[in-house]
Amino acid sequence: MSTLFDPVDAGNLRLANSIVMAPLTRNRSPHAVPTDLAVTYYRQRATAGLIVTEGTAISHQGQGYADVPGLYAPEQLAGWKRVTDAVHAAGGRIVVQLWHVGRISHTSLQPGGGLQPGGGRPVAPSAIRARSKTYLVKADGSGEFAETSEPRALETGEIAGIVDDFRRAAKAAVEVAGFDGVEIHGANGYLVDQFLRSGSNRRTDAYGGSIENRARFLFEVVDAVRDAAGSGRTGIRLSPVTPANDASDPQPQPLFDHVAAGLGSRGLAYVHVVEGATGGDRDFRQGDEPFDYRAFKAAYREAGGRGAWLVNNGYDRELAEKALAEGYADLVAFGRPFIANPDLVARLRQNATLNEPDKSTFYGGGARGYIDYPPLAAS
Ligand code: 8OZ
Repeated sequence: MSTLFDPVDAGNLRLANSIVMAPLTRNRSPHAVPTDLAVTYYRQRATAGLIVTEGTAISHQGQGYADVPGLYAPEQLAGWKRVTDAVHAAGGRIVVQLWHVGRISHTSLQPGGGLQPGGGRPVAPSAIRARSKTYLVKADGSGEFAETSEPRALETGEIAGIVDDFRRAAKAAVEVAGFDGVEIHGANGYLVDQFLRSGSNRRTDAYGGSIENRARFLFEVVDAVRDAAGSGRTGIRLSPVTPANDASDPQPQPLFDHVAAGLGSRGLAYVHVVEGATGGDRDFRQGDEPFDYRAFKAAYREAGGRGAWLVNNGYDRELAEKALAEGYADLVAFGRPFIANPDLVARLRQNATLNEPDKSTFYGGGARGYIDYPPLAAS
C-alpha cells in the first residue's frame, strides 16, 4: 500500500511523495515579478512532492489582486526561472498555477487603470458584479481590501484571445521559466469557474445556457494548455461547490460530472479537487444534495482519465492517509500548514507538532511570515 511518503507519478512527473503544496496567494511580487524572497520561500518548501505556485496571472487583464506574480513579461519569467532553478537544485518539482480572475478584480489593477470612464473594467462571462473583495496596495504601501468592480461581459469574439493568453503563458512557463508543468486555475469563482456556474454565466451564445455550453471555455483552455505544455504536464484545479467569490450553481453534480468526463478523455497529469468550501467547511453544499466526489472521480476514470487524483481542503495526516489507503486519492494538497511549516513533509513523517500560521502576514508584506518560519531543529 502506498503511503504519503512514497514516490508517485502524476502524468510525466515523478514525485518524491504524495504531499503537495497547495497554491497560496501571498501578494509579494511588486510589478508582478517574483523576488529573491520568493526564491527562498519556494526553495524552503522543495521537499513537497510537488509545489503548485500561487495563482499567477496569464495576462494583465487576468490580474485581480495587488502584487500577484505574472507570466506575461520577460522580467516575470526571469524571476520565476530563478525560483524553478532553486527548487530543482533542492530536488523538488514545481508547477505554476495559470490564473485569470475574470470579474474578481478592480479597475485600478486592469489595463487602462480605470482612468477613463468605462475603461479598465474587469471582464466576465456576464456583467454581474461579484459580492466579493479584492486586495489592493495604497500609495503609502499599506494593504486594503476593496469591493470588486462592476465587470463587463466578454464579446464572443474576445474569448479566443483569452484562450490564447492561457496557451502563451503555459508555453512560456515550461519553455522559458523552467516549470515542470502547469495547473489551470478552474476553481474558486475565477474566470473558468465563472463560465461554468450559472450564477455568473447568463450568456446566450455558445458559452452559456446548457452545461455543455458553460463548460466550453474550460475545455478550450484545457486543449490550448495541453497543446503548449503537454498533457502529461497539465493539471487543473476545480472546486465543485465552493461559494468562494460569490460562485453559485444550484446543480453542481451534473455540471461537474460532465467536466470530469471531458477531462477524462483528455489525459491530464492530475485533477486537483477542492472539497467543500475553500478553506472552510468540507461538507458545504450547493443545491439540495451533498456533492458526490466519488461519482465525480468515477466519471473521470470511466472516460479514460488516468491522471493522479489530488484532493484538498482541511486534510491532516490522518485524513490524508485514509484517503490514500482507501484508494480514493493519489495526492493530498496542504495549504496553510505549508505557510508555517517549510519542512511539512518531515514534520508529518515524524508526527511532529506544527507551527501555527500567522494570518496577519498571509497577504502582502516582506520576509516576516514568509521565509522566517523555523524548520525542526536539526537532530
Ligand atoms: C486567497 C486570497 C486571494 C486569492 C483562490 C487565488 O482562492 C485565490 C486567493 C486566495 O484561489
